[in-house]
Amino acid sequence: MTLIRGDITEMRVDAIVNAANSSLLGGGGVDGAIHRAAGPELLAACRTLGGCPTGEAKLTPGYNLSARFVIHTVGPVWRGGAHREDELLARCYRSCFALAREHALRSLAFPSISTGAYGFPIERAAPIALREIRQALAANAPLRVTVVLFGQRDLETYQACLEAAGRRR
Ligand code: AR6
Repeated sequence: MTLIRGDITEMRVDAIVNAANSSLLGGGGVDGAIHRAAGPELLAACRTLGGCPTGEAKLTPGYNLSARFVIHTVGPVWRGGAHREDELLARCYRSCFALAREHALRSLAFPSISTGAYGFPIERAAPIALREIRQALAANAPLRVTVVLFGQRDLETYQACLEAAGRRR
């Protein structure tokens, strides 16, 4: 797994993951950036999907993106931490990996799901994301996973978590 700072819309991978909302009809943040870069065909494809429940994921083509596909997942809105947020966030990653397996995808790029508009504290989200990615990689060796962090502080938070997990093992 690789952690980088950058713009996920520029990733040349089999699929980039979108942190969408349950309508799948676009929004701000990484969702807005992905729709702008992919072009209007992405919204047309999303309209046919009938939305997506929190924790689940759906796949579309990538259209004008360098990525072949977009996996749209819907993270939990942070409501204090006692509303199954951790479990639902973990389920997002698992749903994305299940789709990747189903479509035989070899390279994926994830943003930091739920830690923007949805308010999930990044210090709590990062260990969940990294644990799920590590488990998926252990089960699926040829897969390459990049986590693309938008800000330097976000990158440092993920790096610290990855190093801490390495020390514990
Ligand atoms: N590349 C990588 N990461 C990005 C990019 C980018 N181009 N742009 C933003 N981020 P958010 P959420 C980071 O708010 O919290 C949308 O309106 C951002 O800095 O995009 O899951 C949807 O439609 C943050 O660290 O997603 C939903 O309504 C991370 O991506 C809602 O926001 C996630 O922030 C979903 O909220």
